[in-house]
Amino acid sequence: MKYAITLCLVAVIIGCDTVQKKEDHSIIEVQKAVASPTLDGKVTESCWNLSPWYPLDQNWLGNAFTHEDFSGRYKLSWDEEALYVLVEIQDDSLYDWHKDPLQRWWDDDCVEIFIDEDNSGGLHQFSHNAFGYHVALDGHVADLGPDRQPRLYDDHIKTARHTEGKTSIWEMAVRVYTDSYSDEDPGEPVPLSAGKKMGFAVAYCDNDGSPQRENFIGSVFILGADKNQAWINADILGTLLLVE
Ligand SMILES: [Ca+2]
Ligand SMILES: [Ca+2]
Ligand SMILES: [Ca+2]
Ligand SMILES: [Ca+2]
Repeated sequence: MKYAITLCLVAVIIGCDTVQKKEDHSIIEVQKAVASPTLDGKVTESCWNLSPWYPLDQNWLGNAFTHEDFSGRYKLSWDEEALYVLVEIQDDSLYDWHKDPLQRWWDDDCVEIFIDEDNSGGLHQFSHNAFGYHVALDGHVADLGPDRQPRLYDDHIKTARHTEGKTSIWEMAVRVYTDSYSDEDPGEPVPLSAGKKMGFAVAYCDNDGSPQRENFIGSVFILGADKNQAWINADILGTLLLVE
């Protein structure tokens, strides 16, 4: 009997990526925008004044880095149409070696946006239980689909990057899709509303000319030695609470 129960549990875990997120952590209350920001990489809109800067400073992968090598922070806002993410990155060298957006996209400089629409937590590497978008320097958005093949999700995130010297501002509108999203029949994003909770993290892949990315820096603290988990497990994502 015990064997049968164990088998059932394993079947449930394998058969369904969605398990309950153990607990909300790294909780951020996100204020609604009165007017949606203009995506131009310039921080001139009132919605950005309503958001504090949040640190992007957790080294998920790679050796310790210096402030000159990388520093990052971000702001958040939302309206019915989208979650707005403003990411400010200081990076000593912008590197885009793979011009094909579906070739080793994680080894070029890119911003990653992780979204778990229903804050369910659970595995999402080969499902849409959560999305792990890689936003490249050229604006292309890549993630693995349930068929384990990389795909472009350029419609999901509109981004504008403005770079001056070593500082880049990425201003993004993220359209949010549920875990029932189908690559064959995308449908419409969900309208956002106050009180909604979503799993969320932002990260940056920093490469300054190496064969592989040198660092992967994220926005949430991850317990344990293996911190490269956001692309697999939505449990580690923080929780956004939309307020107005
Ligand atoms: Ca702007
Ligand atoms: Ca760097
Ligand atoms: Ca989910
Ligand atoms: Ca770089």
